[in-house]
Amino acid sequence: METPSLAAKAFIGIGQIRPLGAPPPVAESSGGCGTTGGSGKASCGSSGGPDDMPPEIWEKVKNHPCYSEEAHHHYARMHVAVAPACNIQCHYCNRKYDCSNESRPGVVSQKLTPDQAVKKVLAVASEIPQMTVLGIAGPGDSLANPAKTFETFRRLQEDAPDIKLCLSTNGLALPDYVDEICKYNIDHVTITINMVDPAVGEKIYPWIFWDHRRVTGYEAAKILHERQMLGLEMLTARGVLTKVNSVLIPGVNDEHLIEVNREVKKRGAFLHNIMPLISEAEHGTHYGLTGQRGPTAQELKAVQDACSGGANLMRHCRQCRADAVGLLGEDRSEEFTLDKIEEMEVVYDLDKRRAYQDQVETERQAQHAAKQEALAAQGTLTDVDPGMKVLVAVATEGHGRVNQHFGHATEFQIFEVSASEALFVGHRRVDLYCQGGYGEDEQLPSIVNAINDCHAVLVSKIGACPRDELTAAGIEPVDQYAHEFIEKAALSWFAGYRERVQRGEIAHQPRGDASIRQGAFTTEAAA
Ligand code: CLF
Ligand code: SF4
Repeated sequence: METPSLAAKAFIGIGQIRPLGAPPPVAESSGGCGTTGGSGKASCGSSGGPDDMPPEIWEKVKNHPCYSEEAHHHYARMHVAVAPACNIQCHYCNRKYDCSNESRPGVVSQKLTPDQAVKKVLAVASEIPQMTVLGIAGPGDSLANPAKTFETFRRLQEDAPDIKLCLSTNGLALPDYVDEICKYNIDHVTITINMVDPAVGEKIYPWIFWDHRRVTGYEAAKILHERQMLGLEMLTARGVLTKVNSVLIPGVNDEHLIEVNREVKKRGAFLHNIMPLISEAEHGTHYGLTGQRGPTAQELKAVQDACSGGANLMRHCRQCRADAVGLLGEDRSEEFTLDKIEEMEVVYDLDKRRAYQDQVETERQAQHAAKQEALAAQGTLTDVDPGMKVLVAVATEGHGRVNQHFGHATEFQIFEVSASEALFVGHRRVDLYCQGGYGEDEQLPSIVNAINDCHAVLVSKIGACPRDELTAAGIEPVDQYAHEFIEKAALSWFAGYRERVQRGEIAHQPRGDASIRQGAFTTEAAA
């Protein structure tokens, strides 16, 4: 299943339609799988574009928010929860608890029939024209519920032909359904692969249901591993884009994931998404109850970095819920409950959707141009350390711009900035600072701690109190690039930073200690 996130609960309202590039209303509440190529030059994702891959692949990824990091700033996805059953057990999953999610009443519990799912997709598509992808990711395993899964896809292929179809699975049943996946033009398949060695796998999977019986231990993990590899190879042979999700479980599969990365690349995986385990005891999972911890942000980044050079990495996953709606990281599902859909006037206007998406593409081109301009300016600087690299935190509500108040951020996007690149490398969830119009000062230490490996935080606005606290912690609060494109803003700030270092006004000091526990656990991760 695509694992629903704890964080999703905090995101509201982002991605609501407003003219592209326009600043949000001041009083608006803020809320908040692509790649960075292993070699530094992405073959998809943040710097990946039509020049970096064959045209047919670009067509498949360019507006898929999970397969293109860049697209995730502009395009939304939605999930329909038509697949409740599962055929395996993962130690990080407890579906009685909405698959490890901190459930809100009536959200994931609203499991859908195919008929309800189709109605919901058409309703969302009529309200959110940038919703380009429909995924089935649980709350169980999509392929353990094949009738409901494929009935939903079949109908959507007819009723909503411009929407890309996406599926997430644990892979056990995958080889049996490759033909059907191709029949319905499901171009994107995610397989959750946490191991390529059954000795590691038996620490993650207590049992699988296979060949009409429950299989446990090493044998279960071996069967699952073989089926996952076979399914991945079959999809690659049929030209289906595959993403591999892996849950990073410290002490269980952390170093092993480097081998997983290598093996899935060998078998044609397009992307590898290494996501952090969430194991809060209150979720009642085996790991949660036995004290298995999740990784820190730094541990996660270290494993991702160690995989550089292998399969392309996705670093912008938000571990979304099995019924998520909206931009990655936001959850608008409460706007589309069944009773609300019944009252909505649903107008699935293909031309209007295309017109809006053309507008998004224009904005995207402007974003590219702005970045190139800022990169060119970097080249004119000669400085003490041309290899200097820093992390910058950014508050954004989407559209690729620095357009969120510090106090409204529930996550910061993290960019690694050098003279030659501004690369998205992750995000950090934080508690909301501004509550009911007032700053909650007791939240500040945890927010500062979450980004304490960053040199600067780029925001559209910031109050005096957080400004002082950040400055005291050595993190520069920057609001002079409000509403500018993120990469351009980060590169422009970095050029100024280098100049100040060069003039001797400040000393450059490496930073690094994001010791916060990172991530949430959702159904795809679980699958
Ligand atoms: Fe959904 Fe998954 Fe498709 Fe995306 S999610 S089925 S590939 S449309 Fe994306 Fe969500 Fe991460 Fe999954 S952010 S959990 S990777
Ligand atoms: Fe099944 Fe997904 Fe839960 Fe694992 S995480 S037991 S695959 S529903």
